[in-house]
Amino acid sequence: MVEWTEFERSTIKDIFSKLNLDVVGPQSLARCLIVYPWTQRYFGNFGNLYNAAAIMGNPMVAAHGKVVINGLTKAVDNMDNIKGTYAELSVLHSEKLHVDPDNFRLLADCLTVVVAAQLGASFTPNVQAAFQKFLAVVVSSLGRQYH
Ligand code: HNI
Repeated sequence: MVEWTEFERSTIKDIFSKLNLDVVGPQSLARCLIVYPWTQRYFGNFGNLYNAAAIMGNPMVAAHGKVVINGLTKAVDNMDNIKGTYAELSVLHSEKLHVDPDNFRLLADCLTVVVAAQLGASFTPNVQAAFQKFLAVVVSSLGRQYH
């Protein structure tokens, strides 16, 4: 089981309560699709992903970005059992969606960039350390049901 310090717990909760998740989710997914274009292959039914402007203006990307960030808040609400919380979602991404689990890290990196930009100076190295630890647990839990 992952051990969290009080600082880590409060920092993660703080980040998710301070930020506008309806902005952060869509921006992070859009950034992932632009920076790592091979991730677009899973979203063939999302319509126009032709360039950065198209991706950022695509309502299906925005909607799915909200779905993903809502999925992340489940981990925030269950920090002591992230693996269990993501067991089904991991099976879905593996067996049904066939998403290469390396992509979880890429999306997590884009999320970090977006959160850093939003938080500015308050995204200190200690805050980043807590956030990266949280994302590492998320990424590992989502990859857990792959075999
Ligand atoms: Ni992901 C569907 C959460 C990373 C591709 N994804 C979901 C759903 C949630 C979710 C929640 C909706 C499930 C349902 O319908 O029951 N995804 C997450 C989380 C992360 C993540 C929390 C990582 C932080 N997903 C990724 C990545 C990719 C990805 C990195 C591909 C690059 N996800 C998908 C696809 C779907 C999906 C594809 C189905 C989309 C659709 O609606 O057609």
